[in-house]
Amino acid sequence: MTEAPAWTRQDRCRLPREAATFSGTGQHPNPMDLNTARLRTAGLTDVFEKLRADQRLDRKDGERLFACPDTTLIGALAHFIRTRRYGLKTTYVLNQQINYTNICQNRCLFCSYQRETGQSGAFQLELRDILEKVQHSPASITEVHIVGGCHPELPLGFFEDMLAGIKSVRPRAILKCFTPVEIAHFARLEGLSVTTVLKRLHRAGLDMLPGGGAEIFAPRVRKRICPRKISGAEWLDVCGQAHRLGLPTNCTMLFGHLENEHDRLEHLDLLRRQQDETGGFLCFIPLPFLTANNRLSGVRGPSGLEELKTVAVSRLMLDNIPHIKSYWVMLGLMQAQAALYFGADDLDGTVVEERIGHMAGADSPQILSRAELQEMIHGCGLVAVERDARFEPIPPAAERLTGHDGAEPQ
Ligand code: V47
Repeated sequence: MTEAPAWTRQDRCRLPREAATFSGTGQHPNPMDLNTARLRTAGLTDVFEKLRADQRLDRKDGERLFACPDTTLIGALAHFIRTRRYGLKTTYVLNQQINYTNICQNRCLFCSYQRETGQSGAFQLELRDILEKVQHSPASITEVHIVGGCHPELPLGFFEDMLAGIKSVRPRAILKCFTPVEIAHFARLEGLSVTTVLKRLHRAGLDMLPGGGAEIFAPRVRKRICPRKISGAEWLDVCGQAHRLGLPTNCTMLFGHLENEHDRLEHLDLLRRQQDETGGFLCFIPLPFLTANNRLSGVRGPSGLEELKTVAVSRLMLDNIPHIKSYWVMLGLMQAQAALYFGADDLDGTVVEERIGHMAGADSPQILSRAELQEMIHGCGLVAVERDARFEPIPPAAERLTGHDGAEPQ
């Protein structure tokens, strides 16, 4: 007997399959109706009019969205924008994450992954371990996503060799490596400018930066949850420099800890301003705080509705960032599907091996196959499209022409 797909198995996902499946005509379901009476009751008619006219929402509008108790209405507004841009198209990527070390000088209080040098559980992969992981991954992978802690000793040459080595094994894969926090750390450690570091890594094979490490920009909160990390302004500055060099980046927001809705809106506003200036953000990933095994004691993390509302408000405020990712690792599989109806248009990817969220208590699987990602998307009435790390579609026929072997992560 064949095994049920991972996301329908009880131990990996609590979603009863039928709950996410719309039966019937195959027509696009509209579970969240945007009717005038409902908008009027919520006092959001003018917001809808602005969205219809493609006008930018301001911070006050954002506050009203967060304050609105009708969460599915906020979802419907975000879904309106998402479907206007992308229809039912929902992207996924065949990717592989690699974490090269958990040794990190920053010691952020929310982080369950960090260890000190010599502490039990601390690890640092050698170059050959990393190359072995890439060599053993399916040839169909189009994105390699690498991040690690701010290690006190690893030199820039280690990362240059890493990139060059991976490019020689997987010349067609896009290398999305090192958060702006790591880039700033390399620069400080080497006594080089951020631009020099980015140029050297770019020359070695770096294609783009992932969006981690942004956390929440509000200095009042940052001081409490990650006092040793670079400031929000520095994080944005590294992104701006990368964009100016032609290296796109993603961006994130960690929410549901000590921040409030004003802090979230300020964060979104700063990302939006940076994007107006340098234009290189491809995708925004809202990351709900996972509470296990870290030093932010007594913090509960966001509720399910708060997660969905934050995804939706992000879609509505970030009018200039093309994509919103529903990151199944942190959200869980059921909620990641729901977020696709709250403004998100991307599900991330196969992932293969993830440590940061899982050490913080994520109960999602480590890996999904292409078939499972497609089934998650189709299962909630949307259309699955494979993309690369830069959100360029990968047509199935092109895979055959370019000789991908079609092997799936198992
Ligand atoms: O930088 C750390 C966050 C990030 C916790 O760019 C936590 O495409 C929740 O940035 N609970 C790593 N979150 C993940 C990340 C990412 C993931 C997928 C795609 C992309 C992309 C980026 O996770 C960290 C940090 O902000 N994080 N601890 C925690 N306890």
